[in-house]
Amino acid sequence: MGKITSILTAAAVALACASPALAKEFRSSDVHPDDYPTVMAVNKMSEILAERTGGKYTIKVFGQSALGSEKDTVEQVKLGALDMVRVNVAAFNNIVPETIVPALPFLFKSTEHMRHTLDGPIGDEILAALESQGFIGLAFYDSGSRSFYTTEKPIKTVADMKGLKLRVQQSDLWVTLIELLGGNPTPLPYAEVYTALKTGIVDGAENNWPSYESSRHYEVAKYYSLTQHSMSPELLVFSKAVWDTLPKEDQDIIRQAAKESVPYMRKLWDEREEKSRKAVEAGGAVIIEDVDRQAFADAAKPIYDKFAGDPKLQDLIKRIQASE
Ligand code: GTR
Repeated sequence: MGKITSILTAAAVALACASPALAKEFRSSDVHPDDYPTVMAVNKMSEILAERTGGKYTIKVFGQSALGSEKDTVEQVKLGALDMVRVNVAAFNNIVPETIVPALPFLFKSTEHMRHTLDGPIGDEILAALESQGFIGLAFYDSGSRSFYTTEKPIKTVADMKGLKLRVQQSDLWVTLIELLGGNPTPLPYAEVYTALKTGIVDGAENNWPSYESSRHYEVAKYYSLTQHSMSPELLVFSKAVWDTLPKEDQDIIRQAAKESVPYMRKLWDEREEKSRKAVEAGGAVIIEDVDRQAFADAAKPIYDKFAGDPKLQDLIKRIQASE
């Protein structure tokens, strides 16, 4: 930023802060702590927004489920009681069918394939589908791939899933997926998983490296089996009720700021995945690499017809599978 621009920005920020009627701090919710890539990315978006609007808008992120579970905060956003939320697409699976598609097991071929898909027209179509339900889809963030972890015995084959009580996100898709794999699904908010694992309410859960690490689930469920069964991405959404009160040019700036936070998030994400893997290994987690992923993919297959049989969703899936 040039010197003059920064002086002007600083002056505008000072002015907006001095006149509270002009400045608006949007509230956004997250289940993760302050140093988690999703939270840091929304803080980055806030900086961009402040800079572009001369301090008229900023965003304050309330992390660690301070404002409630993903399910609850999504409801608050719908009502306009909360401006924004960053959740996994799972929180929208029961509300917006299109969000089921990127969560489907064994769909994306690689991180590049996932990023390319979500950055393009397919990603835009899924984001646009949120609007009819009262949400403005701003951006997707990375979430790596999710794998199962257990407290007592490691999962290596589909047969090992039999009868295991596994925590899942609060989404019918996830409940059915676990049933297809032979397990016993227990939907719970993220903030309750640590205790559920520790007290034996569940035998395991599933998540990516950074969540497994930052939630300290690895301390109570040390067997991490690399099933990598889903790359269900993160979503950043804005309340349509609030959005509709904003001038069009401000809406455009908000959208743009969200998009610009994506490459920043991905860089943090790539670093964090590695750091988290090392941290859990150092902390005693046992990583099971020898997993029959194809058998998991085969067992999970019927979910495609059960949850994405609708022609619109089938079309999205076909286009994803045909792309690189
Ligand atoms: C994390 C994701 C959260 C939440 C959590 C969960 O990977 O970032 O938004 O969905 O998983 O399993 O509840």
